[in-house]
Parts: sequence; C-alpha cells; structure tokens
Amino acid sequence: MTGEADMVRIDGGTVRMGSEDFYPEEGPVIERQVDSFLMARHAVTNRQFAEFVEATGYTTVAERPLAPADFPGVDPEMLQPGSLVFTPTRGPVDLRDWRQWWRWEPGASWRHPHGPGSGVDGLEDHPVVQVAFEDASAYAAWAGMRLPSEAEWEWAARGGLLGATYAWGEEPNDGTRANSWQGDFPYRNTGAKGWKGTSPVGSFPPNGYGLYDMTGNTWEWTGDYWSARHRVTTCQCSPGESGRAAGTGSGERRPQRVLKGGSHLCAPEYCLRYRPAARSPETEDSATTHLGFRLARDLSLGSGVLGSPAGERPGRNARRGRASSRGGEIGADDSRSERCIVTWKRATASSLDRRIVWPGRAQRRYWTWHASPESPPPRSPRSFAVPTG
Ligand SMILES: [Ca+2]
Repeated sequence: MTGEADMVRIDGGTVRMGSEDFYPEEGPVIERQVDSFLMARHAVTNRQFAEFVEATGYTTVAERPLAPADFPGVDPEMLQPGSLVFTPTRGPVDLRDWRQWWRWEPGASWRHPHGPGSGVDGLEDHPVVQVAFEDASAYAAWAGMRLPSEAEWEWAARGGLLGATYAWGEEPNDGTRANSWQGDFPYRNTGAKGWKGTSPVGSFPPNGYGLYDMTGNTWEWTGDYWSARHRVTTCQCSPGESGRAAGTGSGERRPQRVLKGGSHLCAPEYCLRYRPAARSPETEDSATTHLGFRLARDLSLGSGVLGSPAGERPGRNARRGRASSRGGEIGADDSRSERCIVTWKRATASSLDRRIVWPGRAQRRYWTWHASPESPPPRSPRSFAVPTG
C-alpha cells in the first residue's frame, strides 16, 4: 500500500496553471491557490496495486463485461472485457489516424497490459496501467488517500521551478530526464535510457520536490473534471451546473477527467505534452497501456477522499464487478481547490463528432470520437482513449 513514507510534503502557494504557447486546452493561464498537501513520490506500482486487489478482491473496469443495456444494437459478443493497447507501426504513417497504433484488445487489463499473452511478472516496480478512474479512486479510498487535483498536480510537477517549460527547465528531454518517446513516432523508439514502454518508478531523476515521473512514463489521473479550456476564475455556485454535466462534452454522457504529465509515448513531433502545463482528457471508464495514477493526501487526517465516485466505498461491490462509473451518480466538482461549482463555456467550436467502424475483431463495435485538430480522442463502448503520447 502507498503509505506516508512514500509521500512528500508539498507547501502550498499560488500556481499559474497552463500555458499559451502550446495546445489550446492549456489556456488561458489561470491562477489557483493550492493548500499544502502530501504527494506520492511515485505512481502506484503493479506491486502496490496487486496488494490492493489481493486484499479486496477488486475487479477493475477493464476486467468487467460491458452491460448490453448500455450499448443497444451492439452484438453482446463484442461487449467482452478489454482495453486499449498501443502497438508501434512498421514504419511512418499518417499521424492523423491514431487507429494505426491504438487497438482494442479483448482481455487486456492491468494484469495483462498488452493482452492475454502479456503479464506483469518482472514489472512489479513499474506503474500500474490499464486502470480506469474508478479503479484509481478505489485504490485511493483503500489507502485512505485521494487523487490529486489538477492544480495540485501541476503545482507539484513544477517542483518549485515556476514558469519553466519543462519540470527541469527549458531544454527538451534528451532521453535522460524523463521517460518519453525517443526516435520517430509511432514506429521507431530507441527508448529513454533504453526503456520502451513503462519504466520502473525512480528510473529517472526526480523533480525539485523529489517526485519521480511527474514527466513521462505514464499519464496520471487527477480528480478534476475535464474542461476544454482552463476555467475562468468566476466562481458561482450554480445548482444547474453539476460536475457531471460540465465534465462531459459534445453530447458525451460519460464524465471525463483531467490527465497530467505525459507518458512514454510523448513524441515532440506528435505530442509535446511532457510538460507540467500539458493536460489531456479521458473518460472515466477508459484504460490504456500508458495511463496510471498517484496518490495525494491532505495534511490533516480525516478528510474525504477526493476522486472517489459518490457513495462508493472501498471494496464494496468489488467482487460483483459493478460498472458503477457508467450511469452512476457523479457529485459536484470535487476539486479541492475549487470547492464551488464553476461555470464555463464548453469549447466545442473545433470539435467534430464522427462515427467510425473499428477494424479487425471489433469491427462491429461502433466507435465514435470527439475530434479536435490536436487531440482526437477515440471513444469506444468503453474507452475514450487519448491518442496523445
Ligand atoms: Ca507520470
């Protein structure tokens, strides 16, 4: 279990979140107050997640069958458990079509990150992947902690180096600073320090606060609902704006959360998101090979668990594999730094809904995605994977 010994005290302050210099979702730059808190030194590892599963019998979202009632008209045979897996291409491809390197893999889960033929033996100290938001929240509740808010995450990622492009300064990653893609995306990866894919936590230098992999390795869940732009600071407790409604976009009925930090797939020519200001959306029930999480905690004990689905208790319903993230009750915005519900405009001007048919085995699954020029995230019956690195 992630315990206090694994945590670093982060003194609070005013974080200037975002950037105007890269992708539109990072703007506008806003200021947020962050209270002092504890942040885990590293992401939750396979070893730690296995302890949780062993103790609770928890079944992750990717291991559960999809409910036919949620997907009328889809062949029930296609609703088997699975998740999204990255596979390098043979050579250069059109980078606008993420389907060439992402595939839906039946049987893929945290135990079998790349599908039934793969496992996590020897990867005990790598970050756990193929975990959905509900899974991360359940682990956090079990450990008596919570997920960090987006503001806390960005504040911690900067490591005291305020205003810098990267967590270490202004120079791009040369492969020694963080686990991001080295070579040509998505077909030739020479590997950061030789690691292609995830690397053991602690393999790369920590940031100024002693935190590992705040850049790269895996993207990490935060407790915040996604917004296509940083929210304006006007804070109105409007009862009409529930977190659920606000966190969805373009007709998407499943809430999305903010991911931070970039991953081992971040390649400058495709996705320069291994920066503290970078952010990415993910639907709560998504699981991929490049997405994990780390824990945070208030300095004072007895606080609630940020990011835990409303009413969810650790361990309960776990064996039944209840698909509670779909259609479940989602409470108001639980961002600790932004307690009241804020209103903001959903940026849909550049969005585009399409309907596609996934190739191969899952051909009859209907996939749609909510596309924008920089990051067209695919949406599946379950996953709304981020094609960014
Ligand atoms: Ca990371």
